[in-house]
Amino acid sequence: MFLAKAILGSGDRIVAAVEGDAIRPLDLEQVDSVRRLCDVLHHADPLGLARFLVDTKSAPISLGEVTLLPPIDRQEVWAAGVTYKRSQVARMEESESGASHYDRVYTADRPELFFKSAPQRVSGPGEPVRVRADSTWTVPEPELTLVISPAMKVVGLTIGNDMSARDIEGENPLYLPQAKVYDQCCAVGPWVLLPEKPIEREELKITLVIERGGKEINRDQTNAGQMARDFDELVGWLGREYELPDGAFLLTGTGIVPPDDLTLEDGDRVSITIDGIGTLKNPVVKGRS
Ligand code: DO4
Ligand code: MG
Repeated sequence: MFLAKAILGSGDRIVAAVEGDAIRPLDLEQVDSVRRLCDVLHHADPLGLARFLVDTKSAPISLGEVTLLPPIDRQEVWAAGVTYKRSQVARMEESESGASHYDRVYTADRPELFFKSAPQRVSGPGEPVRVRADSTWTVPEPELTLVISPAMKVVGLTIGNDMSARDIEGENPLYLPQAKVYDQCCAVGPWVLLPEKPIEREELKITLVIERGGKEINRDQTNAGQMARDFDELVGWLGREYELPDGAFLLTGTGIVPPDDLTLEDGDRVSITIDGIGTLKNPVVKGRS
């Protein structure tokens, strides 16, 4: 089952179940203390509650008639790094001074985890992601994203784009927060998958497509089975000595790195598809200096 946040033509904001190319509102008034998407996600039985709340009396509304919002409320957004061999190799190549750090973190017990975004700063489907004005080499990072409850349980999955300024990170690993965290640096969506059966990571094929001037300029694919760490391991480290009373989204790292001569430009379009979840599409804007 997929859950989304949307704005209707009337301007009303709703939480809805996505069924094919339509949505059906959830009647959140039916249960005290359930008013937001995260209240459903953080419930002891999110799937059971969501099924109960689907308003079967209301007609489905076409996705074309609504604006989808990022499916997040107050959760912090975190990201894991160097969880795929491809990312380790690319980072070692881009960073002369810091190569050994990436090598070691790929095999170390403790993963690389970094704060990526406050929830209100995240771009939703169709909203821009940004290339910093002071970066000449920025790429999208298409990442399977875990939706984590305050009890540190993975309750859902979505798609994330961890935009990264490779030149800034490559110059000095201490610049990582500036390479990774800036306005419009992160997109998530288009909705949250509440899995109805256990998910095999290998089944989660991740495809990145970059378009320029209406033409595809890059396409690459991996699958989450290539990830060197499992979900519980990443979530366990995130929750060490750190409570998340509003839950969290955790981008799990990239297994796709575009060719070194590719940097995103103003007007490009980034699409990230994860099989079984959906497609997150965002236009690219270049920051103004
Ligand atoms: O080490 C820098 C960040 C790595 C990252 O974001 C990734 O591997 O996805
Ligand atoms: Mg990343």
